[in-house]
Amino acid sequence: MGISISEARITQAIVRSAMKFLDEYSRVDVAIVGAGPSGMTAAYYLAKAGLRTLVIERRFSFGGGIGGAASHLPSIVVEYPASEILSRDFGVRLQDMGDGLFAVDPAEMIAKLAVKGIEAGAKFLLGVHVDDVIYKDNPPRIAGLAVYWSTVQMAGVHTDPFFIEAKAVVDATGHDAEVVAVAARKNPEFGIELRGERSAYASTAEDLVVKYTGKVMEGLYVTGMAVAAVHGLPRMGPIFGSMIMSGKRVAEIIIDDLRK
Ligand code: 48F
Repeated sequence: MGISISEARITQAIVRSAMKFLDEYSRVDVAIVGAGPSGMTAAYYLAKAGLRTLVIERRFSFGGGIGGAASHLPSIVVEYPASEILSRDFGVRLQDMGDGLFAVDPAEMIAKLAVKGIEAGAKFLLGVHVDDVIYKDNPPRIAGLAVYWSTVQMAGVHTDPFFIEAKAVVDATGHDAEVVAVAARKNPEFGIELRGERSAYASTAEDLVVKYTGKVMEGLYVTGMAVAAVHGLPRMGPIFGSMIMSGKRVAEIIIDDLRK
């Protein structure tokens, strides 16, 4: 026998739990912008280290560029050591393709990165667009984000945002490095130079993206393809090993910095 459900009670249940979430996550240790491979990898390791971690994603879905893979073919490629990490820490199954390359099912990778992050304690806020950063001076630092609903942003209707304070903000927005770009454009005194991504050179790009992952200024970090946009590095196309390694690296750097 079905229960009698009051429409108002449905609304109340949603509003009360959503407001509790937004209330509790208006101040976090780490706010990651973008639920692509680098952002989700970072979220897992940060949450596992006990940091209050929020991932803000403007789509209503996880995965960023993983799902589109290589021109919509249902397979992506990773290489060592990311292959080992994906297998060991996330339980993603690999198909050995030779020459050090492993094929991965993109749907499995998206699902497992998301599940592991959530189980480690990271929270995901979907359908929310990051529009700006919060900054403080003496000394200059990034202290959080200004956000609003993606639907509002798409409608082009002006509303004021709401704020999320964070000890560390991570730009994991991919090729456009949107968070670093807005911080640089609106605050020229920060002296952040966005050098722009270069053309493809896979092996060099894979190494350099991980090497240059890290702090852009106090409170602001960059991971994934956003690293290439900030530091003028080549792109690597549909090979994803460095996205995993970069996400892990940025988590390690932030864990170290927040413990100081
Ligand atoms: O693009 P994306 O997958 O970034 P990534 O983690 O990985 C790049 C690879 O997918 C691929 C590649 C390397 O093999 O070339 O492209 O660096 O994920 C970025 C996510 O950020 C979201 C966007 O919807 C996507 O899911 N995003 C971008 N800008 C914003 C944002 C924003 N302003 N607010 C909220 N989310």
